[in-house]
Amino acid sequence: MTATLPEEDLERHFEATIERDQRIEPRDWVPEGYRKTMIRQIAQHAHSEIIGMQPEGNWITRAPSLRRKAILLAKVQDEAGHGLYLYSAAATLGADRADLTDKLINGKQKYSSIFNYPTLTFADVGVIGWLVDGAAICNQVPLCRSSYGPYARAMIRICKEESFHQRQGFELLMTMMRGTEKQREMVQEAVNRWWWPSLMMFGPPDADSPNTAQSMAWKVKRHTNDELRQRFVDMSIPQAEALGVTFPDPDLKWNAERGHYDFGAVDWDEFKNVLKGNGPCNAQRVAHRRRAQEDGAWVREAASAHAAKKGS
Ligand code: FAQ
Repeated sequence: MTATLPEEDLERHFEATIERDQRIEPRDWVPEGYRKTMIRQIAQHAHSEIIGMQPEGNWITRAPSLRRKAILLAKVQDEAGHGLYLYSAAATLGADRADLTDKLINGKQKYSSIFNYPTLTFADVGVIGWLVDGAAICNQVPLCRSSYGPYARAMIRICKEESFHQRQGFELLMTMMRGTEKQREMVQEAVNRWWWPSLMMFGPPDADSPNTAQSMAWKVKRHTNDELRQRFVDMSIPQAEALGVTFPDPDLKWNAERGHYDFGAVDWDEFKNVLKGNGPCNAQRVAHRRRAQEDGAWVREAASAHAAKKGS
């Protein structure tokens, strides 16, 4: 679409594309608000994948067997790959990856609250796979139909890989549940710590979500935060029963009238506090990312020098 048309025609074309459920592509004119929203969401998502390598990465050297180590290494590498596709998707909107990384390590852009909690035992690796990747899939499958083409397409591959991650987590937990009493206790204790933070991954309640209405209108988001949170609760309960664990919520019960499980109140003060940087591991996660960025400076310089030489 040529940028020489009057802005109102470009705007009309953009709205009509969304209306017809077609994809917006990098060549298309978009309103500034749409560009900013997409960069914000894609960058936060990319940062989450990259920071999200740390909690599980913590267990690579201490995995209990060669098989578990190989699986965990592959999973953590997948997360790095997801971050890279997403930074590339953000680049199609004019965002510069180095600038996005600067914003992350200087606290100007967010990443998912979930990665600010510690991984205390190996059962946490299983619970992250089961619940955290499970929540990620629930949130991201609808994003495969997001209106921005490069983001929606990246999401297809990411979801396939997340699905493998979820299964490996569930299989790990199943194995531990068939083990000793101590192992079963480790799993239950890890579930108790990760359940509520997993529900927070879906974002604030709809009434307090400033971005949802516009993102739904632009078909960036296909469901609201509360709809997806409910879907996740509903799908997790039979899985917990199959595993033989419980969730730390006395208010969880089937509501036949609604056709959904009711659940207790999420501690939104804790969520806000984590977003402000005061979660148990925020400082450690960002410091680690900053150190990795500084330690990798020579690689980026060498790669640029090599590219310049080849180009000349
Ligand atoms: N943490 O108005 P809304 C993964 C922010 S999965 C931190 O509702 P929106 C896989 C929000 O950005 C995790 N901040 O916002 C993996 C906004 O702040 P802003 C990543 C949060 O965008 C597994 C403000 O609160 N997944 O990495 C959170 O409409 C295992 C108001 O919120 C994605 O990013 C939160 N939980 O909806 C990796 C999915 N929730 O920007 C390794 C794509 C909200 O105005 C290991 N993103 N905020 O300053 C989305 O679907 C949406 O962006 C939401 C938030 C649903 C997260």
